[in-house]
Amino acid sequence: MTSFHKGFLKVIIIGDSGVGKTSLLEAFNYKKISKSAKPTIGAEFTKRKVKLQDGRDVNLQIWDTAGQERFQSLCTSFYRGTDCCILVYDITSSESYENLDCWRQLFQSTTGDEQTQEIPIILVGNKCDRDRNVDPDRVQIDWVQKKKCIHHIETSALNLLRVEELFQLTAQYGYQFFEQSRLGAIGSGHSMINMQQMRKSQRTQLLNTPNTSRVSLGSKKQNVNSKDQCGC
Ligand SMILES: Nc1nc2c(ncn2[C@@H]2O[C@H](COP(=O)(O)OP(=O)(O)OP(=O)(O)O)[C@@H](O)[C@H]2O)c(=O)[nH]1
Ligand SMILES: [Mg+2]
Repeated sequence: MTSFHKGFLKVIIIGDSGVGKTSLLEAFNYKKISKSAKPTIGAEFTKRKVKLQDGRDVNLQIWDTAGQERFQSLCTSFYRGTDCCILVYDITSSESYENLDCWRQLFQSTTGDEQTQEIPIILVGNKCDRDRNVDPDRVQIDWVQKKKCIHHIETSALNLLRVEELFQLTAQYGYQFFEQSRLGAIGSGHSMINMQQMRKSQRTQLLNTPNTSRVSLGSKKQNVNSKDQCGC
């Protein structure tokens, strides 16, 4: 069951250690990241209110998890009830990109979403203020076209680039998932819903297709310096 029945949407941030999960959350909450970042131990959550496109407020309960392997079994215990997953890699680290499939499988097997793959996954390439080692075209083919994620976005927690947009998308997709789950529950006779709620759900269908928020390199000059690599 989705967490929205309890008055909030549950969001989980996963990915390798050092990709910038904690920094993204800090950038969202405090508009800056700490200079002396330490690896996260276990998991911790914060709550934030986010406005949806239709003006409604939703509360997000955002779980920042440790990427280090020794915390993996502890962290997976927090995956259940997730309404939207933020899966992060570091665009400077091809290893963090190669490990994405493991994270996705771990998430889907833990939440029981392997077959249906309904829980939205937003794929985030962080540190786009730096030179990239991950080919964005490959991400498009491997993840967006194969619909392994619902959206791909490149961010810089350091420069606060597209961080707000990331969490706005998270709220939107999480809410859409909640609405769809509720409609599914009606189909199986588990819950009551009225026509007004049904119409509200239809309004949120706008986010159905895979998307990408990466700025196209093609639209930039060819001789870009490292800071301009992703169009930042
Ligand atoms: N250049 C740059 N550095 C970043 C960015 N985001 C995070 N960092 C740095 O990357 C390092 C790791 O960031 P964290 O946020 O601690 O990484 P994490 O994913 O939370 O790591 P774990 O907690 O171990 O899983 C820190 O030194 C951050 O300052 C970014 O957008 N750009
Ligand atoms: Mg962390």
